Amino acid sequence: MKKIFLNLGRQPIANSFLSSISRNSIKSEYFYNLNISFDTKTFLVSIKKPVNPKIQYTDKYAHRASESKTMQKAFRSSAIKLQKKFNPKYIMEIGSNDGVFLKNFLKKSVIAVEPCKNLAEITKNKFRTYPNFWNKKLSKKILKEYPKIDLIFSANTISHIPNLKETFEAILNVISNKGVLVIEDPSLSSVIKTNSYDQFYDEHVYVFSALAIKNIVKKYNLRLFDAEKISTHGGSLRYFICKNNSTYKNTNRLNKILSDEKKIGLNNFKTFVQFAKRVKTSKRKLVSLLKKLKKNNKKIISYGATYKSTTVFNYCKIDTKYFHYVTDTTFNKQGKFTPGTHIPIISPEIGFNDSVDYAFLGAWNFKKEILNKEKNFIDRGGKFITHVPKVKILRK
Ligand code: JHZ
Repeated sequence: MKKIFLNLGRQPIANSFLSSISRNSIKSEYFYNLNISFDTKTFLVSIKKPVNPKIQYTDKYAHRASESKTMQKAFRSSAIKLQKKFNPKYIMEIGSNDGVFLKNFLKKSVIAVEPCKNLAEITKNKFRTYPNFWNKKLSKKILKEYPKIDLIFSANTISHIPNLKETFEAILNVISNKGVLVIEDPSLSSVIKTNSYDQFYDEHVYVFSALAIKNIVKKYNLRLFDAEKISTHGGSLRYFICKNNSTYKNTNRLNKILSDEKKIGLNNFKTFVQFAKRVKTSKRKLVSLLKKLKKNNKKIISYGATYKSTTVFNYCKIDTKYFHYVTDTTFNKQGKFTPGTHIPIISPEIGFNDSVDYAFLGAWNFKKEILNKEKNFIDRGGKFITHVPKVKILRK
């Protein structure tokens, strides 16, 4: 049974940055209700009513995975590790974005699947790219051109696909007998521990736990045999999944992760009810801090036009009343406006200057990288604000 524990209100598509704030474009903004539920049987946490993927993954998709040095390094090191561990002949990535992971492999053994045409365009000359949604139809098409695949990788994508049955059945079609499916996604335990409710937005249909993944893949003749904690996106899990009858043995570190998840109650609805209370407190504290700073005539901006910020801004009703603008390094977000709250987005070269007193860390998951990069801002007395794990002004 699915039980709702969190209501994050009316939300726009996190990635629908507006080109203008004319009356017409504001009128045509799409909103949906962001309610999060817990399935008492499988322990799966999901958006109660997901948005249609065709509205989300368009030829204007804004996120570029290689925008951060941290992610470039993380994907490179994953690629090297996986190559060494499984020595795969063919590798396929579901949701290959701008190719930041696949570029680390030999061109001829690589298959990319990316439904956003603008992203597929970037990689199509580098390796075989299918500009399609992942489903059984595509899996059959791929099988006509390639043998079965030894390593299927998917980072920050499986959690985005509403139809898990179709997803895993399609994977089962193409995976070789000794093949491994490696999935990376933000982990539910990190979200609960760090109160990062902004990991919930339209694209994150699911925030997985190992407990839930174990139960879900079992339904499709697959088996979770290993899992590993990784630091990306504020705390993620990397899951290793094989065919049910494959020879891979379940690892001790998987058992440890599963038992830790039980200890913090990821199999218990009560945990999520308590989390929802902490989310309300976080909202109250953030708004009150911003109000206080504004009263003292401070200039506040937001750093990183993340999808996560869309949830925070719309849930907390934060707009140009508080933030002058948002800075972001991604070229195709610059000159646009944040979804729902219509705050202008500009490049950090223009906006991150001496006039800024406070910067809200929209990209809090890159805190280390950003604090390192912005030493001058901090040295001259500029301050960062975060809401993860608690609302606070960061001290040096
Ligand atoms: P970032 C995206 O979420 C969307 P977002 C997606 N749904 C997903 O699952 C996760 O990623 C993985 C900018 N930036 O990656 C670049 C700076 O301006 O945390 C990005 O626009 N300066 C696929 O959007 C944004 O911040 C910097 O120094 O919540 C970061 O977005 C750095 C480091 C980043 O995820």
